[in-house]
Amino acid sequence: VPENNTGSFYQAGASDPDGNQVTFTIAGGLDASRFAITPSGQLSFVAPPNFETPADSDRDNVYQLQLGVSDGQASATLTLNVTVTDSREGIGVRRVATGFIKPVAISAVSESLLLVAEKDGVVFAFNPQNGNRVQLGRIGNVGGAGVLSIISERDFASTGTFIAMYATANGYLVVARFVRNLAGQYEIDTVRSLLSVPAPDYSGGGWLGRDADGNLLVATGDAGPRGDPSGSAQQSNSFFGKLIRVTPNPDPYAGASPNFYLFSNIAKGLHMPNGGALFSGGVLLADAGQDTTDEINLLPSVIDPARNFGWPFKEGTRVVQGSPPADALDPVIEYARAAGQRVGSGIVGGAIGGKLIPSLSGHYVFADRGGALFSVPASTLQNGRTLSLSAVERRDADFRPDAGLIDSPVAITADSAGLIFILDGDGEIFRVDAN
Ligand SMILES: [Ca+2]
Ligand SMILES: [Ca+2]
Ligand SMILES: [Ca+2]
Ligand SMILES: [Ca+2]
Repeated sequence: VPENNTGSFYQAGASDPDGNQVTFTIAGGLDASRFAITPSGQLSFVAPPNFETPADSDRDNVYQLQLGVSDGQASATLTLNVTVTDSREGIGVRRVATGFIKPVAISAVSESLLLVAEKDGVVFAFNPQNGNRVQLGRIGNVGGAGVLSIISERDFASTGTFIAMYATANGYLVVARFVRNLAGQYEIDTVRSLLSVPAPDYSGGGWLGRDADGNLLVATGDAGPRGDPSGSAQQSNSFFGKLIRVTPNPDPYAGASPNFYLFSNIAKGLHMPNGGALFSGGVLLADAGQDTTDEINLLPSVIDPARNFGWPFKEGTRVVQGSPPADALDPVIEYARAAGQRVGSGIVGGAIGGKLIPSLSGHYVFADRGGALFSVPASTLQNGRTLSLSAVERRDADFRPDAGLIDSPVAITADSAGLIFILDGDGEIFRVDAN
């Protein structure tokens, strides 16, 4: 039976030598509770089976049951195994690009325009519909950690302005606007400067997003090195290990020098954030662990006072040093590190699918750098309950692309309609289409 089956899939039969009417029942079997049968023998699942989250007793998608039939006096039984098979569930992933050199960051301006940044700072405008790519410019002074994140400015269509987050060769963490000058070349916007802070030991990670009002969101890793010894992620006056909402300063010329932006910490206690998605007025934010655990955190609101996600005291639900602060929020999903494995090489968040594909609509899609792909209905994620991967759908087979391999995903994004793009570290871009 293909997964998601909703109707009757099997008609039981029996013959009675006297011609009496016979009635069918579920008589037993390890997975009896998963099935219903009509008196006339039409067998169905109580809830549509899901191949990626099997509900049979040993979770191998082979459901064991025993049918019974009776004429009121004599009875007989039949042992039946029902095997649930995988379906692509309406998903048809297409490779839309190859040949980027160590791409690390992607931003969907629209369904026909992506910004793609390579590690060394080269930024492209790429049209996934026709394959056209144009090199916009190059971010200068990028250090070994490379570009961390990129996003289009709200007026990109008219100005071409984008925002990039990167660590510089001389030890600064920078978030800066890149604007076109009169000669059409990109240069850093030194007037409307965003963020530039010394970070000689920056631990890595970073994400740029927008809240529902269009305000810039900036997620930063801790100041490093290992274990955040300076406690930066917990310090309210530090820019490190935070999710920061950036709003326009209503009075930019009030101070000694112009200041166009205001910064509010809306989350702290992050280690190495790597991808976020707006959800229900808040943010689902992936945070890579240091040694033991990768996690997805749920910030309920971008307006409320800062929430604390626990680093460097906790990785996932596990205490890794000291005494965690009482207000530390546990993640909504966690899984263990396993270096070099398909699952456990580092979390990559995430985007929420739109209406185009029913089986992904409202699902949060995330990945592991080792190549595993996952989805989970975002509505099932709630603080106070930490899911393991056994509660999440592993979608590698459903996402098998028409060409190439999704083997080293580094970033996932979606356009405003929930059309999902996956950036692969070996230079490919994949689009998650309806089949
Ligand atoms: Ca499924
Ligand atoms: Ca089984
Ligand atoms: Ca499937
Ligand atoms: Ca690949």
